[in-house]
Amino acid sequence: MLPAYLPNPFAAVFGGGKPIDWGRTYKDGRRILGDGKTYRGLFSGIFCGFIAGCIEIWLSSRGFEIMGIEMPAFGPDYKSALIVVLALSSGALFGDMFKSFFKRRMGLKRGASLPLVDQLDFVVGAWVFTYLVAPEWFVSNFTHGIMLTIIIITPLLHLTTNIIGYLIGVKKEPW
Ligand code: CTP
Ligand code: K
Ligand code: MG
Repeated sequence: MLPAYLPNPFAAVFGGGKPIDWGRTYKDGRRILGDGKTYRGLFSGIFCGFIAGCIEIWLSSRGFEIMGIEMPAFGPDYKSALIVVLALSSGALFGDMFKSFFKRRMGLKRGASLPLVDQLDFVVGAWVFTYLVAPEWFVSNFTHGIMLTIIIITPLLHLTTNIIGYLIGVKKEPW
């Protein structure tokens, strides 16, 4: 989940500049996405999540090596793991963007809070994207247990990091 957790905070750190909707409004007269969704945030966030995933893949291959298990350096497993890492990191920010679109339609201004949705948008986005490229990751009961745990702990984790982000001046609101 690290590739899904990191894009949001890194988007907050590196974001800014041209908004993804180019400042345009929707038929309802409100912004399509708003100034909180920028190209710089999107690309830097996805990039950071992807790099974190690559490091995880590398660490796990080192782990196998230490245990004496042969793993081909660029075998099919690595390719599918890289695709999943990209799906997790891009899905996280596309989920966040999708949420902003609906917040604007509900008349909520940029930064206004939408409890639970703000905390879980990126998890759902990351899983939907991953499901599209690797549905086999979702079949085991073990995975379902992990997913349930993530849904429970993520809102708490998200709020904690956002309060820290707010205190150090990276985020405008503590949610
Ligand atoms: N950010 C960005 N680009 C993105 C996502 C986030 O630049 N694709 C940056 C913005 O500076 C944003 C901050 O990260 O203000 C925090 O992100 P988030 O809480 O998702 O945005 P909000 O400003 O709360 O906007 P919204 O109401 O649309 O969620
Ligand atoms: K967010
Ligand atoms: Mg916000």
